[in-house]
Amino acid sequence: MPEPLTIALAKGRILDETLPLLARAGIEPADDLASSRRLVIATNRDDVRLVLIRSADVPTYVQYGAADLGVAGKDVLAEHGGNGLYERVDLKIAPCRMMTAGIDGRPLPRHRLRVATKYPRITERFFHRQGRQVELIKLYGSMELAPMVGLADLIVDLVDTGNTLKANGLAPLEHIMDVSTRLIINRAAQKMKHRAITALVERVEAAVAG
Ligand code: PRT
Ligand code: MG
Repeated sequence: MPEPLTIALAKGRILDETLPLLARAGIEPADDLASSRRLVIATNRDDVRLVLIRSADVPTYVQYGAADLGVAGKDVLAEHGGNGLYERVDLKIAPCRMMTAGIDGRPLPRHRLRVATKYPRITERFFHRQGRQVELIKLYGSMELAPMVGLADLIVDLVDTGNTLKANGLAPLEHIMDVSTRLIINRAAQKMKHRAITALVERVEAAVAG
């Protein structure tokens, strides 16, 4: 019996849509993930197990081969940088846009802008490409609060319906990138476990298409 394939998943909004997709690809967790406290979860298949981690940690586990595959948002992947992994399938789950946003109706100040975000690398790259110097403020959540309390002039965050921005007196300004959920693969595993991974990827692709 070869080592099982390990798939890294994150609890949260992506998981609810990933599980039906995995089920259609023939993989079902042995425990109820919502209630289980286990971090390693067996599946109906001896050759596949799941690990449950924070979404921002998924690319790191896959980069180092602690997981062979993973499911993560393009936002998290772009911020990570993609070393040691392939982005293999667009699962079309949880689509949204990464945007800059500022206080609705208020012109931007002329001083060097302060930008609050959970995504410093993406934000830095975005403004750098435009030749705009900004001061980055790293936050871990609730970015929408920052402009209102004078912490930042702009935020960079994910926008879906736009309701969260609106509820906090903000308006979307510039589109940075489209985001959806991707299946990623460790580069070494792709070679070493080629047959098992290819078979699994094909089943996932069929599940996405169907
Ligand atoms: O909670 P934890 O820190 O562990 O992880 P997480 O917050 O990254 O997880 P989770 O479950 O909140 O989100 C995981 C992934 O969902 C993200 O990495 C994205 O790829 C994807 N996703 C898709 C979103 C959204 N849409 C989204 N709208 N993640 C967050 N949002 C938030 C956004 O940050 C903002 O606060 O929803 C709000 C905006 O939504 P609207 O509809 O009001 O515009
Ligand atoms: Mg969250």
